[in-house]
Amino acid sequence: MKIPFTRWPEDLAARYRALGYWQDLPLTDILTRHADSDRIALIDGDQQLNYRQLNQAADRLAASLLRRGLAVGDTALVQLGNQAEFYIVFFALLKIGVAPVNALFSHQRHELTGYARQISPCVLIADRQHRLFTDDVFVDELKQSCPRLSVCLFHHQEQGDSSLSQMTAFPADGFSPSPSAADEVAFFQLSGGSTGTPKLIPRTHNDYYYSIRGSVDICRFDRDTRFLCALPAAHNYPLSSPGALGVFYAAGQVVLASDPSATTCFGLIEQHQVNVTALVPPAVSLWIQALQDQSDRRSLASLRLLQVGGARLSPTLAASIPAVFGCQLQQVFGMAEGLVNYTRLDDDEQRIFTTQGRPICADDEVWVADAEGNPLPSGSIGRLMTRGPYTFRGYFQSPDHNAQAFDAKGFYCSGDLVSIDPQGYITVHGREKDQINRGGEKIAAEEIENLLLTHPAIIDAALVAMEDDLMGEKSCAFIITRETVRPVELRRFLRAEGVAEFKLPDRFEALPSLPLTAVGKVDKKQLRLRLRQKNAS
Ligand code: J2J
Repeated sequence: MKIPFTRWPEDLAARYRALGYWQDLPLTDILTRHADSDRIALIDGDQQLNYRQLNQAADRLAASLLRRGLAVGDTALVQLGNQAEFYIVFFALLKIGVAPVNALFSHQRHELTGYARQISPCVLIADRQHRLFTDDVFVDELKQSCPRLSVCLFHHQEQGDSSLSQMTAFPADGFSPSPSAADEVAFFQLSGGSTGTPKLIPRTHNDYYYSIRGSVDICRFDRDTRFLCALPAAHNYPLSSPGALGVFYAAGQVVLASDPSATTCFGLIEQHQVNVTALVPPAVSLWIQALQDQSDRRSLASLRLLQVGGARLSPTLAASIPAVFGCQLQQVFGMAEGLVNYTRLDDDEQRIFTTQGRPICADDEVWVADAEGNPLPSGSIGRLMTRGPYTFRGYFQSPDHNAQAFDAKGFYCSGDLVSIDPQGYITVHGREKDQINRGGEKIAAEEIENLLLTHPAIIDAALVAMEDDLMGEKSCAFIITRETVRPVELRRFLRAEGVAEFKLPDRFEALPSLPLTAVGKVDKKQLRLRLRQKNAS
């Protein structure tokens, strides 16, 4: 069985193959190419796994899942935190051609239900320490709504046939991998989204593997790379830019942190002599604060490269990084849909401080469009349009949305407003999509507005970004209500609806009516302006 998805046209696919971007290898090659190595691959607390052990653990789990009846083309809903099991499960599923959606650990019932509805998973792998899985209420709900769901496995459950650790303990005798074909869907990435339902991004082995190899090359990851993964492991950035998969490809070492706080990370960096990590801008600010409060700065002495991306990094904060951290800065501007841009390690400082880098690949086609989709002259600010060997061609089962997100030639409109300089370096100036970027965590405005509208006191709602010194942006919900309703009550309501905590509006503002544009849409520009004026006064 093949998972349906929008394929690249044949001429481009042939070109990407001919140029060696697509090598027709499964993503599991990242691991199996080091299957005989005793080098340490992964450090998670007291647990250390070398490449052989990591590969064997994935084989054992894969073999168990095969015995439980899973087959190529099946799908999985996975929710695991920053723990070794995340990668074991990822590779195990890929080895038997089962395509996972890796939900973030911060996701709750609303998000998981949304993903399950779209992929109808055959297997669920989750953590008993997550609020949703301390009992079986939600699992039973999922089983009701997902007729294909036949296997449920849990991390942090020691006993029984639904214990993940027991499934990973059986020997993998006679197991032979059967990944999906390299030009088929390997797994689904999560879109930051701008619409009511969270969208899924089919990623093939060929396209994703290329983006990882290209990234490793640009960032010069090698056997000596010791990478701290402090952002959510499932996120595209710490997974593939070059992220943990890039480290594995290069035979380096991944050190897992449970969160990106200085308290958690500084000790790990010192203990394991970490030399590279990937952060979002707010984490950088918090690390700088922590360094100022600390007389001893030696804990970060091993750090050589600090990647910063996921949200706008101010040039001032950027310029302070080399001196404060005693290491190089690299800006990363990427998206789970594909295109990833990096400043290069040998770029001059001005470029590194003020641009978000240039694409991985010479065959990434990137240009800037006006509101009608026509190309703008070089240097102008407009919509980012792109296609290439690792940029997807359509959201999963979303024909209507795809008709808007792509132009007739298959260029994806990311919703970012950018300019491109003559050397191809991109600067992000803003955004056109209806999304809030809360320190790297993306919130689709419509998703929260729709939920607010189901509250009996609310007549209308508009979620907009408000500037925030630390987070870059936070969210403010403008609401029109039938009666007075307190913010705590609305937050409680959204929580009860099962929304991830980071999506709860940071602020509520009641208005008599929402301002409208000439065409009758809610004028969010005016709402954002109102917040700026209010903050300034
Ligand atoms: C401004 N905005 C940025 C940046 C992403 C590497 C790095 C990041 C992501 C990611 C990723 C930005 N400056 N440096 O997948 O592989 C905003 C843009 C973009 C959106 C994508 C990777 N870096 N952004 O953040 O899918 O608006 O991926 O379109 O979560 O984040 O979000 P996401």
